[in-house]
Amino acid sequence: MKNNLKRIAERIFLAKKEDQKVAVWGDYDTDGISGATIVYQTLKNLGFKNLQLILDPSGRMDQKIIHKLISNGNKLIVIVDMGITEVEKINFALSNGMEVIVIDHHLYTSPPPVLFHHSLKKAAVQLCYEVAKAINPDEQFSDLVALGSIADKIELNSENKKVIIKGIERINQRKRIGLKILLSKIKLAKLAKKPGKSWDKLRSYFNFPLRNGLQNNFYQIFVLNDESKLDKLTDELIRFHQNIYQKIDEFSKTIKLEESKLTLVEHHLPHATSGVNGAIAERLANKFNRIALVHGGKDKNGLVRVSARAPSDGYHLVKLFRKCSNLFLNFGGHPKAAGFQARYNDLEKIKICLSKNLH
Ligand SMILES: [Mn+2]
Repeated sequence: MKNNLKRIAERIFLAKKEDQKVAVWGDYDTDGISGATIVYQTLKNLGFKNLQLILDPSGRMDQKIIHKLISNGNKLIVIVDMGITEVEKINFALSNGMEVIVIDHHLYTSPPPVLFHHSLKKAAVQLCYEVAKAINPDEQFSDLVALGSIADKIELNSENKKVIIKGIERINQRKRIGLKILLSKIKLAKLAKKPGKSWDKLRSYFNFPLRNGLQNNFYQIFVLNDESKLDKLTDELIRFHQNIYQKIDEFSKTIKLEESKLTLVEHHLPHATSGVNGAIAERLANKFNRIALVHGGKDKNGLVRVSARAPSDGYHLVKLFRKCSNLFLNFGGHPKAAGFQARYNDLEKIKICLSKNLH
C-alpha cells in the first residue's frame, strides 16, 4: 500500500507538470466531503490551475458527471469514499481517455483496474490524509480526519487511533475557524478522545442528508477564514439540522417496541435519504437496545434502501447481513452502521432470516 501511495503522488505530480485538467470527486457524506476537501486543497496548494471539486448529492459515481468530465477534457479524476466496486464506470472513464485514482475504504471483491489507496480499518478521509501527506508532508488536516472518522462511525483501532486522537486535539485547539464557530454555536466545548456523548452530538450535525447544496456549505466551513461568511454558513447548517431532526424525533417517538429481536420501520418523511433513515435507525437502536432497520418505502421498481444501526455492543451488522445475503440486491457498511437494498416484498423474509441469525 505504501508503494501505491508513492505512485499516486507521482501521478499527481505528473498531472501538475503537464498542467492536466483534474477533478476531485467525493461521496456526499461527511467522510467523502472532508476527504475530497483534503485532496482538493492539497492539489490547490500545489498550484494546480485546472482543478475542480465535485460534491454531488447524487453520489455513487453518477454517470452524468462522468460524461460531463469527459466532454470537459478532464485527464484525471480522484474518486473519494466511493468507486472501489464501480469497475464498469471506471472502465468507461478509462476508455474515454481519462485516468482514475480511487481512495476508498469500502469492501471489494476484486481490485479496481486503476491506482487505488484502500483500507477497511480507516475512514476514507484518513486515506486521503495519507495521500496528502505523500504529496506534501506538511499538510495539516488531522482535524478533518477525526471529524470524518467520527461521522462515519469508524471503530478506533491500532491503525487509525493515533491520527484521530491528534485530530481531536486539533479540533479542541480550535485551529479551523469554521469548526470553531460551529462548535461554539452548538455548545460543544470539548470533544472527548473516545466515543460517547460528544461524538454523538458532533455526528448529529454532520451525518444527515447532505442535500440542498449543503455539501458546498460543509466544504466552505472547512476552508474559509471569513468570519461573517462562516457565521451565515453555520447558521444555515444549524437551521437545517433543527428542522430535519425535529421531524426525525417526532417520528421516532411514535414507534413502539415489537415482540421481535429487531425493529423494522417504514417512514414517509421528506428526504428519505440514507442520512434520515440512519438517524431514525440510530434513535430506535438506542431506545430499544436492539438492531433497527429503517427505510422510506419502495421506489417505482418495488425496491427499498434500508439503513441499519446496531446498539453499542456485541453486534456486527455486515457479518450478520452476510448470513442472509441471498435476500439482498446489495449490502455494505460498517459493524454498527450499515445498509442494504432489497425487494420490498422480501422485507419480512429478511427480518426473519436476520432474527434467526442473531444470538
Ligand atoms: Mn466513508
